[in-house]
Amino acid sequence: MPANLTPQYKKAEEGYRSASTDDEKRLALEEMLRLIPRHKGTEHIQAEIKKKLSKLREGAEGGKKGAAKHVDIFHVPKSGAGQVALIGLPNSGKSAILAALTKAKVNVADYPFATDKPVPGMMQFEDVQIQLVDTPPITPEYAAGGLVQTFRGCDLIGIVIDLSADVLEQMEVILKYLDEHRLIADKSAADGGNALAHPGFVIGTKCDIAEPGTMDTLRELCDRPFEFLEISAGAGQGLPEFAAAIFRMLDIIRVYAKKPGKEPDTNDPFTLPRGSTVTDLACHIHRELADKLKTARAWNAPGIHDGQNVPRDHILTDKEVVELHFT
Ligand SMILES: Nc1nc2c(ncn2[C@@H]2O[C@H](COP(=O)(O)OP(=O)(O)OP(=O)(O)O)[C@@H](O)[C@H]2O)c(=O)[nH]1
Ligand SMILES: [Mg+2]
Repeated sequence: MPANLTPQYKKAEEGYRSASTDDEKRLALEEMLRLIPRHKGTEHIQAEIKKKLSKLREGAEGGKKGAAKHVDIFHVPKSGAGQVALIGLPNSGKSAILAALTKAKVNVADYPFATDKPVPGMMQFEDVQIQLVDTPPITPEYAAGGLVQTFRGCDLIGIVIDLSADVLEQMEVILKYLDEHRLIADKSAADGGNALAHPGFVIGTKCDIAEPGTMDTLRELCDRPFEFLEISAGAGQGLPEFAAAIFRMLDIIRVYAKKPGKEPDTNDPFTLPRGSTVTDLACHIHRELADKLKTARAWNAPGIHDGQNVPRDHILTDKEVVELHFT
């Protein structure tokens, strides 16, 4: 039976091949296991990934049976439609962003290094939940070693710049760190960039107390193709636009499943990478469904009329309603 591996899975596999440390290998294997289409044709690959993972985990625990379970505080399990990790200097306003947009218990304080470990929180955007991760700060002299794992494991890196402080200096320190650890994806690189790197964007915060025009200066002087979002977590400025922009940058779509003769469930969409097909949706819902998928009908999609039959390789779009029919 064909494995029908998705481009997202293949990218994670590439990441595994280019991983140079055990931690990187473990992260890539976990990502592969998360992304692999779950059906009969991939069972042997799934078993192989699990075998490699347990070997690596045993190694991390010193190979001792019954040894205390190793808990890596810098490994943040993914939840929701996507994971966005924030990076910034001390006091730049990272924790305040989570405090404003999530229910996470974070420490917002006017002294540096108030955050000592990554803290996840869920941000609501319309009907989806996006995971934001607060992190300890980096400085030119110091960054917690484990932080690299946090950034390797996320989907998107948010560079937090305090617009009321020296913006160019902050940008230089952060880009140096990200470049040194090859954390930012560079799609223009000849080899397509590091497969374990992720796209980045800039969050200019504290705009309520910044010199007007600071964000424009930063945008003009930065030679990277980042998107720039201006907010004030403290004063609540730009926050709805912030959530919408992150949803767009995650490059995902929402799909509402519908049972024949019933209304679609519009409260709880499935979220899939852009470019996903009807087969990918079936795999996502349940590993065996893809094998049994016979036909599908779709609503609310460009180029088709509502209720039209669509093939298994029909590419889904955001907010599409899909009815799956099985043998
Ligand atoms: N005026 C204003 N103050 C802010 C804003 N965001 C954060 N602050 C203040 O800036 C200080 C630092 O904020 P934090 O969110 O704790 O900064 P942090 O980046 O998490 O700091 P570390 O944990 O040390 O890395 C606090 O006194 C916040 O109240 C903002 O948008 N506007
Ligand atoms: Mg903090």
